[in-house]
Amino acid sequence: MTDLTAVKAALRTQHIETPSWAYGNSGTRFKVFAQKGVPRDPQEKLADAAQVHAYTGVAPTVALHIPWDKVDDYAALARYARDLGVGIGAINSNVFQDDDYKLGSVTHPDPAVRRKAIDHLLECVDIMDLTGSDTLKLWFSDGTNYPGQDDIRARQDRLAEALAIVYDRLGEGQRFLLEYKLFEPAFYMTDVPDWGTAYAHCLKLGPKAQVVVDTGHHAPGTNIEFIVAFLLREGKLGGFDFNSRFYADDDLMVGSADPFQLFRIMFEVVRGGGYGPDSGVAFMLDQCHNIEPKIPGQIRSVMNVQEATAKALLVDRDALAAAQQAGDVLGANAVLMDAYNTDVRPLLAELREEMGLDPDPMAAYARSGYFEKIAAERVGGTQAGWGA
Ligand code: RM4
Ligand code: MN
Repeated sequence: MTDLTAVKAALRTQHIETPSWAYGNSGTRFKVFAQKGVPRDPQEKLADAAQVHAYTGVAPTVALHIPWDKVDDYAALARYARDLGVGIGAINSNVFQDDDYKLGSVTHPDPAVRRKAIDHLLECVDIMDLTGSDTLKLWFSDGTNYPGQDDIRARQDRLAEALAIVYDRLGEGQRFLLEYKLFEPAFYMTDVPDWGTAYAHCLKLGPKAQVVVDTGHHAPGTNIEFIVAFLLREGKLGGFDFNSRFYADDDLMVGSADPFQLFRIMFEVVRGGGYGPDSGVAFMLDQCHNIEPKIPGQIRSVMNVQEATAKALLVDRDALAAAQQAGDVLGANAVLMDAYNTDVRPLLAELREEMGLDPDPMAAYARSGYFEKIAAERVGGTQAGWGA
């Protein structure tokens, strides 16, 4: 039997990081639909993120994206966040939106462009120093569109060289997470396409380099929980960028497309010791709310992760181990499915009440009048989006 008090205690310490860019406008390459009340600056994004934390109690940090969240005084921004009740989480670098990066950033054939990209990554570490963030997230859109366009192996050399420079710049208690993605925007070859490539580079560099698993960055059918189990075992799972996908990198709300997959992932996290404040695994959301309202979209996503985590924690591990040991295929599968099929919503409602929160975060936020307030106040200026 699983101890429900222990499950609740574990859920109370959950830490899910929301991304600043989820609060801004986003869309597809066809259209960005602007929404009312969208933040005009990083401070307003932080204020919205603070709402998500206020109603869920488990989203205490916000990831920044540079230069989308560029400010003159990062220490002041961190203080501003603290006053709102949230902290600055991972610093996400951006070497994919400058004209110079047409043929790549750190893998570009021109050393001047590589230098520019590396300088940006080092600037992100400076921002970590100023904000107290301990995590740098590296995602490279680098790749090629046509066979023969560039030398695949030389690009790996350039990547390794850049990563080593950034790695050496990391201070005490700082780390970087290397993100992989199968394809897009490059359509023929991507320089960091999969976890194996990311893992190999991180392994060579040392303990401050770890892999981040963006759940939307795999080929359809990929067994993501296997990757999670493997990386955790090797001490190389740095965290997640959670989102859902049906086709490609859809960035839909986590747990919306395949809640069972999210449960399986969270089970491997729990099983592998990746859950809890000292695990070193960051649970971040990397999503875009193109058509749904943004703050409720984030609240729903946080709740989806909580539900999957609760179910994963409910798995009767002793019964599972016994069935596995006995070769009881159906029994073992039933133990897992029993946990997955448990309705954990009452348990989470109870937990929220114990935490002094409303048991229904979606309804509480809707009642709060915050949306009406920002819709009325945030008029004029330029709404934040991918580029501001
Ligand atoms: C990329 C990648 C990064 C995120 C950007 C916005 O696809 O997932 O993590 O920073 O999108
Ligand atoms: Mn991501």
